[in-house]
Amino acid sequence: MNYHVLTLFPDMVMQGMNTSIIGRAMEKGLLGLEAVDIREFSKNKHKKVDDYPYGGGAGLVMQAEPVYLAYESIAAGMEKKPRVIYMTPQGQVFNQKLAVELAKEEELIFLCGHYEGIDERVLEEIVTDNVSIGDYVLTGGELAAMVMIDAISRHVPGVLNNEESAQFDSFHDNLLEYPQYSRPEEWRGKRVPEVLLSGHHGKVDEWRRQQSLKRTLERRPDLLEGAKLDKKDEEFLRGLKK
Ligand code: 6GU
Repeated sequence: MNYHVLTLFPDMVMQGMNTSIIGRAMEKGLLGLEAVDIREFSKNKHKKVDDYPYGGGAGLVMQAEPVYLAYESIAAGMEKKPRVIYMTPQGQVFNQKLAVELAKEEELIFLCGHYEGIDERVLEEIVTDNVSIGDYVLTGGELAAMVMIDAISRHVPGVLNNEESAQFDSFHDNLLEYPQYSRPEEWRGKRVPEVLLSGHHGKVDEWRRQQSLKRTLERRPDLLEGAKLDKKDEEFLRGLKK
């Protein structure tokens, strides 16, 4: 997977991503990341990339041409047209399903805006997906792009080792994770649930399944609609609801 981030703050993106699991995957060559500085593509002697909005109004708008040239500098060398994701609170809300889908792409371009946005004409030309990371407004798209890159990368083969595998995630199958415990057996008077100390794997699995169901019902009941539940799960949930 190769990520290309079109941004006015390339250092912010590179520094934000070079640690932890994502940094390790970049060193291993499983992921590539480049931040393309849109300002470098300004033809203005002061490297200006923004101007006043036609029709008036507050703030400045990023101009079309530097954004287009930055895009072309990446896309020109590609065999097929890549998906170009514009980070905007007006987009579809990012979720795990979209993360899994995007992880199958070879190349992804993220376009990060600032100020009051980007000239609509270049967006019409290059953007394939408008994506938001939630219903709040950020000052720029960089943090949102980094959130997406992190969530997508976990689904690129080899990025997580077996122990970290995405198949055990919260949200896998639309159920939240069960609670975890580690040593000591008793901490400040609170004991680890006895079933986890029993060594009875069947009982441990059943308890964990029930905890996942209970947690999802209490915290994110909206997720249960998309979950694959068997008869036993349904029966357990009916018992909880009473
Ligand atoms: Cl993707 N971009 C910006 N600028 N603000 C946001 C967002 C994205 N998602 C939520 N707020």
